[in-house]
Amino acid sequence: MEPWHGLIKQYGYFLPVSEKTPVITLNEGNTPLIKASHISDIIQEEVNLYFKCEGANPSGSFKDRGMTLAISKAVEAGSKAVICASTGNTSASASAYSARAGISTVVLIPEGKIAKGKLAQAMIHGAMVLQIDGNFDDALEIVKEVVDKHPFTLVNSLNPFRIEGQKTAAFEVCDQLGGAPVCHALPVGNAGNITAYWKGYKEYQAAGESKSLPKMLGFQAAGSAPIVIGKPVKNPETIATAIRIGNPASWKDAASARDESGGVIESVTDDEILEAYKFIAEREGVFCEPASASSLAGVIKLSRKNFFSKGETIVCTLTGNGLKDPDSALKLSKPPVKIKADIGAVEDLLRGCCI
Ligand code: AN7
Repeated sequence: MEPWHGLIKQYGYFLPVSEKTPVITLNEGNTPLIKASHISDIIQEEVNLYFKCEGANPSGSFKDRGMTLAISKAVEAGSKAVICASTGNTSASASAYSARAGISTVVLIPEGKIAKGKLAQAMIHGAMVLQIDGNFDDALEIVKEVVDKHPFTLVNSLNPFRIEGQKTAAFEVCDQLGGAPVCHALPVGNAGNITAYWKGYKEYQAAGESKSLPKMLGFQAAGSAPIVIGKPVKNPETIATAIRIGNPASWKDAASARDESGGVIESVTDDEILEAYKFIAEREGVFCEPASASSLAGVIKLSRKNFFSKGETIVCTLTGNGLKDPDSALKLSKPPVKIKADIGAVEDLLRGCCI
């Protein structure tokens, strides 16, 4: 078998590329689809639930799928610099792919509201990092103005190549399951990913690669749930900083994905997100970031309303790697026990625990 060579080579037939497109890749995609093993602890119906583990991408999130295409097309068009607003993962991914391409990156992030690992990524890849005293929505407004006036390529998901690249996650799910699931759940922030998955599922079905279409289930954090409440949120708040977004760019497309697929977009509280985050780590052995866990949090919430039927296949996208946000993990876990470097002291503690 040939080694995996990234999304553009794998799914080029479905993507707006030609032989002239310089492929900038870090061999993203081909991420694991892992069957949940202890889901009956928390969901009554017997469902087949899978995690699509996007934290296994090169920069640790699903953003790499869109970024390989956005950066390749930027280079094809002769761009020398890209810019984005970000809650963290877009900036990490853009910085990695433009480092590889040898072009410059500027990222605007909300000060104090991005996970440490993501900030470290943008910095070590050599991006110019601008922390604004505003939120993601403010940052996005500014970068939109910048690209109107200056020769930067915008690599937020308003760039259509981002959505095109990200739709390949739906292709992979169909390839891995042998068809589309009944339901596909994912977190919603700027709403690009739910838009991309839905586009991917429709295109794969039209090409005869899968028979059915899933219901798209999107989940916003309760303090940042503009699509759920039907109007922009001025000061969005949530512990899941990745989805702390009050006025999503792909709002209309996300609503279409919901309505065309017969799905829902609902909200989950920070407590529900954290409960799912801990469950995924403690019981399933997968370390995702808090925002990612809102997909499972939403599925748990819907299951309590008997939304699912026995035997249904549900895929939850875990959008980003838990290592990006060590602070959240440390805050929610038991602290290490401090102890003398002495076998007797260790044995005293182990007694009544596992020996
Ligand atoms: C882990 O990085 O918007 O609904 O600027 O990082 O497509 O926005 C991140 C979003 C879910 C939401 N999970 O996806 C950014 C940014 C994680 C994320 C989302 C994000 P969209």
